[in-house]
Amino acid sequence: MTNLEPIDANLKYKVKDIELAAEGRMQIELAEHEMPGLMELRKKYGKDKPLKGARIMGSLHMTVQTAVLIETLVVLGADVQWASCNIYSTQDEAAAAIAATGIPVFAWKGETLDEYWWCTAQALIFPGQKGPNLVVDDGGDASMMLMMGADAEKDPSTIDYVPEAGDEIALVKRLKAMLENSNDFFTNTIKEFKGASEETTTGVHRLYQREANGTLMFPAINVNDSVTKSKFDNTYGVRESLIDGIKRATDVMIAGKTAVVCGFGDVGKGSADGLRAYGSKVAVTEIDPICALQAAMQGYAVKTVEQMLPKGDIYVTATGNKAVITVEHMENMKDKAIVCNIGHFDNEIEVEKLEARKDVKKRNIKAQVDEYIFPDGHSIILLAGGRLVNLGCATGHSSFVMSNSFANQVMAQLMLWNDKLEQKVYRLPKSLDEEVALTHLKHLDVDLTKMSPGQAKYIGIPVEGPYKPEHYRY
Ligand code: NAD
Ligand code: 3DD
Repeated sequence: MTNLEPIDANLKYKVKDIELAAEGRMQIELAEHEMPGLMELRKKYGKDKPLKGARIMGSLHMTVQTAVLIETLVVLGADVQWASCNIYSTQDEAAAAIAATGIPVFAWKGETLDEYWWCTAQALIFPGQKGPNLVVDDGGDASMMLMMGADAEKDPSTIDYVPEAGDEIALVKRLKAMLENSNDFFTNTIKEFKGASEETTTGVHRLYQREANGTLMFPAINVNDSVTKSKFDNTYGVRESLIDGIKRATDVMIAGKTAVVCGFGDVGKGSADGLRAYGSKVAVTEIDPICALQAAMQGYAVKTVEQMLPKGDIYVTATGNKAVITVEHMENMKDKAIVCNIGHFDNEIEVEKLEARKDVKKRNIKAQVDEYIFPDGHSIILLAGGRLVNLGCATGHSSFVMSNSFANQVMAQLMLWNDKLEQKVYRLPKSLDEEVALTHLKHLDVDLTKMSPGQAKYIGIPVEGPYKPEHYRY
């Protein structure tokens, strides 16, 4: 028997402090005002309860904004259970507020890896030992647990190995413990499972890899690549929340410093933009010639990490890749250089190798802020243990941009629940992207220009049904 905390199917919630519920509730009420996309969906669908019968498990940062998403899914008729998708990203007052309404939440800021997978497993188990029939995923951990669990119930040898990385070690331990109590929970769950909607780039990569190698066990919707998600959340959300995380953690002056942003995709663009807006000199590192050209033509220096080591004051990884900042890099950085990651997982910076260095001393400055002192006396400041800094050291993106992302999530859940889909990865139609954008325009001082039918015909915009000005959305 593994010495792991057992799953308690009767446990209604586990949060840091349920007494924080009132504080969380007030923040949720304020967030609703900034989340018109979700509130509009409650108005549109709340009466018909289109998600009635759905058992939705969420594995997504348990923040105030996610609380508004959760309560929207409940208003649409679903039964919902939730865990966070990162050990540092829970806002304890949001978790408490949701738990206080009777929605099962298993999440707190500062989970160990064993606790993290305990929380994920708890959130997967609905009353009557039933599994979910829908998942809202962010990074793919819930989807991965479901599929690895189903594989292991068929062939236990599939989890008979010692993984390398810490979180996979904890996952395999948890799966082994679950299989000692049941050998058909995952198999039965997959049988009834309608699918998963995936929030983020890295999770989407995992889904496409499974689709390509034929191991995807259910339909999935790539929410990340909806324009009103990735071109907003990943860029405009990061543009503000990266700075929020760095400054809450270090109080460092950004103006005048040299910042190095690794990766110039949607998140890297937002990161570079935010750092430049605060007056830092920004260099970008890239592997992709097109993104590198974009960076250069937006006025950023495009160099390698090695070239920036003598100058860099702040390093941000935003690649979704691994080992982008190595121990050797950190060994040769300026004294007190700040190193952080805003990618989904914790392997963009070689933290495990840094921790393994016996000649490097670690000093905890405050929660999620650690100083690593090298033999030559210089040190680097690592934020959130190499996990995403905007949610580990701050509270993530603001509500208005998350309203766009989460409106797409709700529509993806409706599509999975209502449509007959194959075991492959889908994207949402452009018309939904436009609908999400239109909903949010009302909240800002925007007046759209309307085209005449002649103009629409001239640029080849198809007019569905009788001409109405609002048909022309360009
Ligand atoms: P993206 O694919 O658009 O961009 C990644 C970029 O990194 C690409 O341009 C790629 O060429 C580049 N890259 C890859 N390996 C590199 C390397 N070794 N060195 C330099 N550049 C490299 O992805 P994205 O949407 O920008 O997301 C990046 C990461 O951020 C993902 O893990 C995603 O899940 C995560 N994310 C985090 C948040 C957050 O709030 N923290 C929000 C959205 C996405
Ligand atoms: N993410 C950033 N801020 C968030 C918030 N306030 N609540 C929930 C999730 C939040 C992460 C998202 O950007 C997610 O879409 C991602 O990682 O791609």
